[in-house]
Amino acid sequence: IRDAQESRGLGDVYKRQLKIYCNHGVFRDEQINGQNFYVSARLGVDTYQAGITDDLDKSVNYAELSHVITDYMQNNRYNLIEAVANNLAAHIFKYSKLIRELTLTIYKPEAPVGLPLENVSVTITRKWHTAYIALGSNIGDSMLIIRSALDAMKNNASIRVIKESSLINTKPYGGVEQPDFINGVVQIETYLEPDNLLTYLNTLEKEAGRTREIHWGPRTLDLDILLYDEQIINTSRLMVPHIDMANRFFVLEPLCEIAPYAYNARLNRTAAELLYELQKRTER
Ligand code: A4P
Ligand code: MG
Repeated sequence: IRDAQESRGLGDVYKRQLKIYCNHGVFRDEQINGQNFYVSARLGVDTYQAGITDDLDKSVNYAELSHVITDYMQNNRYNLIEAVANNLAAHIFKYSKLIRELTLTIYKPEAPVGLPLENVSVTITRKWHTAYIALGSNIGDSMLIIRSALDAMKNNASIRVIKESSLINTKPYGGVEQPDFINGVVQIETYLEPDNLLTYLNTLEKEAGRTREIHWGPRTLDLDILLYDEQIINTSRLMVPHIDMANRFFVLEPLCEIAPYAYNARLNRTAAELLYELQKRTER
């Protein structure tokens, strides 16, 4: 057990190479006869409560987790150890909410390479991040469309919906003549990195039948990443914190309802400060 996030007493439960006989692999022989796999899991866990109470329920029971990992490895079958690692990570996070970070290595030392190669392995790291997503719709049954998107997020293992704002009716912003919007903001935890989170949100927009025609124009579903931890991201595909959030009541009001303290590192302001400044600016 190692402290991973010293300031909060986040600890590491470290497992070394659990040996499991199972049937992952691309080749028929691997699938039928199986081979030994080894799994290492490094868990970032908040150990503070367990440390002061000496209560196992406040930490991760690594004996039980070893069985959870073994059962999962034996009851599922994947071609690639990348897929084994990815799905096992989702399963471990589902097993315990106390696990905040996870580094998994899947070793396959008996892989049929035909050469004296010592080991084949894949290592992945997953960490829960906090993000705020703006929801908007002004075509179709907007309430239903937004609620369906929220349901889809709740059913995605890599996302936890933490807090939802009210869904409010707003006048269109940006000068395009169009119907009123329904808007809201949702706080999530996710282990998707920002780029993969955007890709996932784009698939939800597509499922809602979103077509992109007019810039700032009407849409069945718009999902924008407002904030992602306190990161600043400036790529051609993604700007976080959202570049125009400081000018939008329809973003700041629902955001302040659920998280007035949410911090915009680009502007060095909390959501509450941004809303206050926007109110001042537009009074004049
Ligand atoms: N992109 C860059 N940064 C981000 C981010 N943080 N989150 C890129 C999400 N996407 C981000 O967006 C264009 C591209 O922005 C994406 O492909 C992504 O790579 P889009 O949604 O495809 O196209 P768009 O409609 O032209 O622009 P955008 O930025 O979504 O529109 P806005 O600025 O969100 O404005 N009035 C009210 N009352 N309520 C509204 O919800 N929405 C708009 C749309 C206008 N007026 C509104 C509302
Ligand atoms: Mg958008």
